[in-house]
Amino acid sequence: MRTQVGIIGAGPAGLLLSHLLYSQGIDSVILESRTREEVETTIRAGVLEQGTVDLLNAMGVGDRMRKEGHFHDGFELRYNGRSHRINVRELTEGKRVTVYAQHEILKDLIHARLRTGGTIVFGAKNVSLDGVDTEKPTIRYREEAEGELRELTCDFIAGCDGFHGPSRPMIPQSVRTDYERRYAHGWLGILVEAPPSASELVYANHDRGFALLSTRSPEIQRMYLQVDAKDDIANWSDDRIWNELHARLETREGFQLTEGRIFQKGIVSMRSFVCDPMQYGRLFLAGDAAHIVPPTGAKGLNLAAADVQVLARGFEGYYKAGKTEILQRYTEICLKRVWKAERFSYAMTQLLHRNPEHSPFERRLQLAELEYIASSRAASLSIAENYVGLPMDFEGVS
Ligand code: RFL
Ligand code: PHB
Repeated sequence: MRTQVGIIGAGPAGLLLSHLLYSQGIDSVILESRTREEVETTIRAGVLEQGTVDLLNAMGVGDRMRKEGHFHDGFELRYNGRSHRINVRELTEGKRVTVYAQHEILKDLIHARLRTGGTIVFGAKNVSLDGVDTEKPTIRYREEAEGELRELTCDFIAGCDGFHGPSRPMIPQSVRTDYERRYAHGWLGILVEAPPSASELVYANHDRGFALLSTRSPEIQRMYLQVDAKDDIANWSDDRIWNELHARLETREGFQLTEGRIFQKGIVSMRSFVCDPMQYGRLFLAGDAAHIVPPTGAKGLNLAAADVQVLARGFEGYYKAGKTEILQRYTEICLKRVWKAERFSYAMTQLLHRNPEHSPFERRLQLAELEYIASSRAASLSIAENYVGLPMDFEGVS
């Protein structure tokens, strides 16, 4: 098989890129190791930046998001039993927070891509890359475990295969710097059959640890608790989860958390990571393959969407006008935005989580920072503008 852009991974990065290329008349093939059902049911992100929402709408895949998504004008920071609302809409001149589950976006993207004749090979095995620093890179894979080895010849390869995929290791260690920060804490996430307990997202800093209230639909809520990254979900009975959520979300006004049946639970670890450069020869990394943020800032999927917009413009310039400027500057353009999101996600994580290594002094500084945010329009505005997403910056690119 032959294509112009071989894409590894049918997550947000790979699917969005394939759509963007299709709209420019550029051919692509996606190779995905998981089944379509697995891709469409894995629970991950929830919060979309305004720019990501605008992109999905512009690509014609926003119908269901507009009907079923939740549009919030702000969110709440809760600490010391008190609440401070970040009025995002007012602070950012009209931008809003959209809550629409990642797997719903993926369903919409897969459906639309197949309808427009796109090729997505689900369940691809032993995916490997070859000749990424030559003019004709190839991807090899099997359609079944014992099946014959197939070859996809490409002009370019887009490594959209997440943090553990085979693309990033193709950039030799000698030309690459990996920046990494791991955290001692992880998030225990649950899905609950219950009505919402709050009209907007609630991020709570409590002596017992961080908690987050989010939503998926009027009937299904998403909630998170800070736990030790090495903790085992078997240690967390439903009763223990509810006790913690009640304790960490309490307010002086007597906030009521509505319980319900927990039908999904799991623990994820958190890290910050950046790979520089994001490209090598004819291989370009996008999304989690190149960088990871802790979920506190709700940035991961949104960064993937930003990367592929730059990459699609690069391919458009190459195929339509023979220009390579954007492709050559791909890393530089993306990393500017990535590092700002790394900064914000790190700062939100430090602000909201209980750090077991903190002295009482550092704990008081954390609370003072929350007090400062609650009393300062400038500090609230800084959080709001980062949360809804900083503008795309194609500085100097015509
Ligand atoms: P993905 O989604 O990991 O997709 C990569 C795809 O590549 C496939 N793959 C392979 N395919 C072929 N061969 C191989 N050898 C392969 N190895 C892997 C995988 O099966 C997969 O389908 O990466 P992508 O596209 O870069 O997208 C990134 C986002 O998924 C991620 O950043 C977000 O989920 C992060 N995130 C959030 N982001 C937000 O913008 N807003 C949020 O509110 C938000 N909340 C979250 C989050 C992530 C979370 N977890 C689970 C870490 C909340 C949580 C709890
Ligand atoms: C979610 O709804 O899954 C969610 C919300 C906010 C975050 C992260 C995840 O910061």
